Amino acid sequence: MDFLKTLSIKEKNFGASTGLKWLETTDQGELKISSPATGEAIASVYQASEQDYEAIIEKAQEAFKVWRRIPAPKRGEIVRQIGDKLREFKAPLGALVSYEMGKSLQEGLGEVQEMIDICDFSVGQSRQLYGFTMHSERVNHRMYDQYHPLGVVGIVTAFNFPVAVWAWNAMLSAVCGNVNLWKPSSKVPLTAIACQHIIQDVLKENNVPEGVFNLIIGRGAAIGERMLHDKRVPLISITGSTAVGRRAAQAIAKRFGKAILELGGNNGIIITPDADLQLAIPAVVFGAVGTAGQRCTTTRRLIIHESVYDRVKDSLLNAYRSLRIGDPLDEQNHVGPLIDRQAVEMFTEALQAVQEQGGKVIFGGEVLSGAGYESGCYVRPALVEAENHYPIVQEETFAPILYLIKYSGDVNNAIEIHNDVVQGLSSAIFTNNLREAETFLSHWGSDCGIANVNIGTSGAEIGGAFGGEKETGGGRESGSDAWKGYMRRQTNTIKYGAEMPLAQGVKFDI
Ligand code: UN1
Repeated sequence: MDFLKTLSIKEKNFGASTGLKWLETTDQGELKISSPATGEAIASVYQASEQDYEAIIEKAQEAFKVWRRIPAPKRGEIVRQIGDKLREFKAPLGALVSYEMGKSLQEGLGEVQEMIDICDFSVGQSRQLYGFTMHSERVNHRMYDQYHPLGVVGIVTAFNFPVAVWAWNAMLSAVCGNVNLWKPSSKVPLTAIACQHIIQDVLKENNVPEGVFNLIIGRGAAIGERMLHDKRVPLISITGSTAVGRRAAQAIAKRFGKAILELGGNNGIIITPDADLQLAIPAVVFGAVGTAGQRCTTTRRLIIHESVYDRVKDSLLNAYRSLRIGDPLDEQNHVGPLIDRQAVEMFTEALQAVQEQGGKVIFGGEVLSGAGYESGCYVRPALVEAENHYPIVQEETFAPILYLIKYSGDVNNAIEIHNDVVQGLSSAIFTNNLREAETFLSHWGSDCGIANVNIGTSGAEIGGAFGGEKETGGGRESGSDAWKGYMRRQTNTIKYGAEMPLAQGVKFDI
């Protein structure tokens, strides 16, 4: 695999870096990484120790003192150069994402493109860290608010977007003046190591101090737990399951830290009688089987009006029959493997559960074996007729299972079903009816962080704020004003007069 060499991935790799230097711990056990696509061993990673964590935090704290005093647009310039480097390495990095994680090459490249895009976005943002100015109620006073960096920002990423989630957080956070500590998923550490190699030269050439972009790969129980409880890490951004996020958020709240939480989704699409099915069907199929159903934004529930239910079902059956499942690096294939065999088990168990609860699997659900499927991680995406209240439908199963749910009556009934889950990430409606579309987007419509019309639930652009409500955690990353989450706000009042008037008209003569 040439791309491994291009990305400086060796047979054995160190698991911790301060951006410029690797920490050379080798006695904490190795993570052996194999490809879910082929089952082949790729490389291994020495896990970092608790001492490594301490050393990195110290370096990061020192680096913060320097980094925060560099003008934001100059920090932006470094991020611009990182974006250029990512352009240079897009092909090999995209291929490694595909090989290590199992998503299609197209999606691997798309993920690197999102990294490049957020670099560009952050460069612009570095000149736009705006606060408001207000008129004071007191004479000869000026008021304004400004945003300051926080310090060391922890970034905990999930396996499904092994590199993009880091970039959404790290690039914005860096232009805001923070230093970052990235803890990637132990399922996909090689892509993280590759990113660290890619940015290393930029950091060197620009004399960026050690400790601005840090990486640590180690056991959750040792490293992750430490970070959660560490007062020296004022903000942690976490992408992961609701269960992980719930526990982490409690630990962080206990020490009054901040958290940006991007947790589970149970995303629905409503198809009304006025939907253009030519648009809807491909969007639903991509949303449900893209990344083998392992995006937070994957379409999991399809809420279909009874008058078009059979047509939608037949079109989906046709589309699912033509899906090509196999090696994600082969661009002919639509669906790659799941991340590991444990994920395959969860897929099978969920299908078992939905049948016990009254659902009917009408397509797929098999675990594939034979030539090309030796890794044991390939499944056939499933279509299941179900009802929204089934316990398993209420859960996020991180696999390609699409539940078909029938509704009758008007769009309000569909919205009621749609909102009747604990998660609140992404949502969509397919309709050409203005009333239905606007109702879906209204304050009594979708309760999700993302709500789309005639576009699927996944594939959100980096320009918008990304995140969701309810048990999705409430955090926002990427575009719009999500940058504010990486900063602390300060309100400033300045008097330029000679009198001493108090606010609220209070008199205090001495
Ligand atoms: C995720 O699945 O963790 O909207 C994020 C999308 C991507 C982000 C997904 N831009 O599909």
